[in-house]
Amino acid sequence: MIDLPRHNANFCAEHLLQLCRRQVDKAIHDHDMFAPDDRLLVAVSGGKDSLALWDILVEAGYRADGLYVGLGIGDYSDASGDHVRAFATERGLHLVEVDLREQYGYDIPTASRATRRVPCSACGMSKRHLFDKAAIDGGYDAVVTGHNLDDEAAVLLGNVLRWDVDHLARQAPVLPARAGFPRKAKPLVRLTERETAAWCLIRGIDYLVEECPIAAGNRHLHHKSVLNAIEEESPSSKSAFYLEFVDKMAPLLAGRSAADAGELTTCERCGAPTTSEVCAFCRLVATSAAHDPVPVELVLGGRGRR
Ligand code: Q46
Ligand code: ZN
Repeated sequence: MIDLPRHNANFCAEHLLQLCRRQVDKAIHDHDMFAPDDRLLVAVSGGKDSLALWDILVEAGYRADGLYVGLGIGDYSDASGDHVRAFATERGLHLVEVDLREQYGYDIPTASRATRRVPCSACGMSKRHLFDKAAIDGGYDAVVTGHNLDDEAAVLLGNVLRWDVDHLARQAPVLPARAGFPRKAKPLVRLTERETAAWCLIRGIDYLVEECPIAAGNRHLHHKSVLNAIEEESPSSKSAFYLEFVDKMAPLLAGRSAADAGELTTCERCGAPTTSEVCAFCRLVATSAAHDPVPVELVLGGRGRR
């Protein structure tokens, strides 16, 4: 039995699975994320959310391949790659792999040091570019990611605390494809991390329990714990905070981000859409690949993620 105060109920294993399937189905349909015969590329990290998402989509009959990006974050990346490969092999699923060090000559700790960005900023930019590229190159209809309700509510809180209209305008469960960018969808936005962990447990999914060492102590985790404290006092306020934003505020902000307004041209090095001659990813690669490798321990002081 799992106790879920926000639903005011206890769930046995079978009912928990049913709840997860229904919430994912509702998110996909309410937001018109993708069609039953679309080809999906699921970004997987080896953690509970992305593996649960891949499992739920395949079980529901979607054509979903996995995409794993080796970030070179010490032992954490080695272990996360092992979990993803084992999951795909056991189920006979197709996994696309990209390795930053092998293919681009850098890793996240080195990029962070070389570009003087906090690690999560260098990491987020690298992942966004490589997810887009893999989806476009592979002819997929959408990139899907395992962001759950806790993640999205924490990001929303961070954006609201700064009234960051630009990011608020792009914090939708689905972003349509546009010139050179694939569609992006987050089918787990109606499920909490407790629910995705329970899905993995019941379905026998061996996920990586350790979080990225760089995440520890960052602002995103602090916002999560603030929301958990509110949820403790007042169950279902977290889902109301995020889902009511999506229903009531997101439509008012649609199209108001600078990214939507900017004129796009093509990167002269990689061909990706960009607002300058050379895209931000190619500039990051050039600076990072020229830098001596930096071990992950050296960047653990410079944390932070949006
Ligand atoms: S992997 Fe990358 Fe996360 Fe680690 S460095 Fe930050 S963004 S915390 S999802
Ligand atoms: Zn480029």
